[in-house]
Amino acid sequence: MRRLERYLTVVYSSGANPVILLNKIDLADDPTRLVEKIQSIAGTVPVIPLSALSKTGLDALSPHFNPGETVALVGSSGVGKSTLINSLLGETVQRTGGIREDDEKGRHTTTVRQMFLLPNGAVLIDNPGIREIQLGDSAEGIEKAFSEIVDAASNCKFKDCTHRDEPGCAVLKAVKDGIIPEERLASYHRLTDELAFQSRKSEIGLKRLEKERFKKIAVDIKKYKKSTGKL
Ligand SMILES: Nc1nc2c(ncn2[C@@H]2O[C@H](COP(=O)(O)OP(=O)(O)OP(=O)(O)O)[C@@H](O)[C@H]2O)c(=O)[nH]1
Ligand SMILES: [Mg+2]
Ligand SMILES: [Zn+2]
Repeated sequence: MRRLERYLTVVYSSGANPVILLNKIDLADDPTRLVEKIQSIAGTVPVIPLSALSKTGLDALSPHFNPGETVALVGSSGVGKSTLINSLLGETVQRTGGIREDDEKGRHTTTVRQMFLLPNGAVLIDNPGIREIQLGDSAEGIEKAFSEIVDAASNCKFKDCTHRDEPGCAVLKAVKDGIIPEERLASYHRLTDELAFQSRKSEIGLKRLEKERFKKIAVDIKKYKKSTGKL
């Protein structure tokens, strides 16, 4: 669930419309429960259960494959992105790989990004499996991925409320009333903290670069003075 929240944040901030595919439902005892669980953090994002391997549930994807539109598949290695491409195209255009026995992780079978044209004119992109979802510059993405928190926040007493311990915090009240799950607010805090940390880090990095540049200039001036002095 927490990883999906990161994906949604990044996909939203990219400007794309997220759709969540729950693949390998042939392996699930209770797919409906899983979909419900995912839907609880997905808001209005569609959640589509399917099996790329046994080709079940693929019809539900058709509203998302429109001529002239581009769809990119993203997810961890081994989730079945390439298998889905093969099933949609009806032929083996991409190599697929097994799952490691010991930790059930994928083997990073796809190593380059590749584009495919579906018969109806939609474009489909297969990507290598994502190892780690870096947030990058995703402040806007967080707002969209956690829209229920942003909505509630409009009723907080303070405009700059951080929803941690402020009086009159409408988000904390919604959590207390059971409207917003506690884990959702915890995720929101974790992701916003991470973004703040990253931007501070890059600021420090910039400052250090600048300092080094000035140091180099000072050294060059010294050298120049020395050389001209000798002349
Ligand atoms: N049981 C089951 N296995 C599946 C399904 N879809 C894919 N697999 C299997 O999962 C494994 C990984 O599939 P891939 O399509 O290579 O996964 P990928 O997401 O492209 O992985 P990378 O290219 O490494 O990022 C293969 O052994 C597939 O046969 C499915 O719907 N059900
Ligand atoms: Mg692949
Ligand atoms: Zn608040």
